[in-house]
Amino acid sequence: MNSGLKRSGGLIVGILAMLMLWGAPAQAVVDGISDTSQNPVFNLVARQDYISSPDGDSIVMWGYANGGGRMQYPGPTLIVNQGANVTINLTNQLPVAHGQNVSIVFPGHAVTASGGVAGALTREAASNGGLVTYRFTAAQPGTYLYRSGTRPDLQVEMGLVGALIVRSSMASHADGRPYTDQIHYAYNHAGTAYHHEYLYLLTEIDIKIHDMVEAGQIAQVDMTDWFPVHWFVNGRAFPDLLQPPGVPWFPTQPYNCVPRTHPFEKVLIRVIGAGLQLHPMHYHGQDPLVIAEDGRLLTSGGTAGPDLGYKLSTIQFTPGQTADMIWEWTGADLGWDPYGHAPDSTLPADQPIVGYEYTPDGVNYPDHGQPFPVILAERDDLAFGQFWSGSPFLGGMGDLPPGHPGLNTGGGFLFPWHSHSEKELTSNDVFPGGSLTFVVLEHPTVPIR
Ligand SMILES: [Cu+2]
Repeated sequence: MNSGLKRSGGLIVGILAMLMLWGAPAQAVVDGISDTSQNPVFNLVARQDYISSPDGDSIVMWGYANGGGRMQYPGPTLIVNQGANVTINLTNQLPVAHGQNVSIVFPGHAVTASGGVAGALTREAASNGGLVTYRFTAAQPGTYLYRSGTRPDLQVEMGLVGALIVRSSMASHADGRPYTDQIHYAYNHAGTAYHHEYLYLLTEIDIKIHDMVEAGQIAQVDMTDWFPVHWFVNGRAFPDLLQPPGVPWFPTQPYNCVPRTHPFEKVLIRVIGAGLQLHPMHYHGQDPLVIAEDGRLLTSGGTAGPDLGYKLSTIQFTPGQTADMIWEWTGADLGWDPYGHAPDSTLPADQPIVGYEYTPDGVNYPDHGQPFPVILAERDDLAFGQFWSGSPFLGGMGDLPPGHPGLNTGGGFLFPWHSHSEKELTSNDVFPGGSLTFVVLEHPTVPIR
């Protein structure tokens, strides 16, 4: 599944709007510009525009646009195959009055820059509409950051960041188990297998710097004074990042972050520390296994695979760092069977889900047939929440009040994934906000695409 969403303006927005009428499509792929050719060419344009924050503010930003499209935050996720010869043309259409050259650096890649003007880290597109070209070979699979190499303290703060994903050359294939999605490989080793992948690009901003830029006071910006008050995942803060990707009411923030998976499937989380600050991210449900950092497998070498990988419950990556993590939920050791029961049943497994009586290793699931340990409240005693299906069981839809469509349409479990720095759960001092989202564990029969 190499097909990210290609955005080319109003048509795609219209199609996405139509999709929304059928319900939010569950995303198992990373949105972005996917070019699987041997010689992909991306045309990025630096522009100024606005994003919205959940506290109701409108914030001036600089960002990379896809060709003639609007600036977006973060920039377009560029998705290529391992071995591709990548060309990126960058045009500078930031307001000339700012007097800002602009550039892109690609940490982890040997880049040849041509055109433009000389800069401190790379060649730059001059402030008066200049053009510069970068070329590199995407030799190693993995997750990478790209960002401005021109006055990066200010320009990264202003939004000139994005993700580069290099697909491994190890072929995807069907999993073989019922209800289970395709298996892909993050790196060229079986130990990097995953079913679903999500981007987790972390940034933060200090609103007063953006206000000063808007007022034409760049000369007075003092980064030693920097004090972030907004925290973003893929350019949106909670709850905006729960909305589907590409919705027209976030025209400059096209990406969301709602990971979805089934039990026993592996989720690849592509984390990027794209801002200026550390973020202690916490992933409920299971500790993620870090298999790679900065696009390099954590391996002792040879055919060992990610044998130097590690698990932590709260993980922070330094600014500029990337990581690939595998997260998986099995329900083991709950003491009750989340799969094998009909909704509202307190009896032993009366409707086992075919194929899920056993783990993928063929071992009998330890809690199979164990009844749900609590007798549910009478319906009249329940306050039906929009996210509750009316059943504690994975996938059981139960009954919702008449006329209520329900928002948790698959009846899945939700686990929060969030920053463990409580301050980062706000948006400019409004709670809840910031870097908080939920992973949705869907019932095995609920499709995820
Ligand atoms: Cu928590």
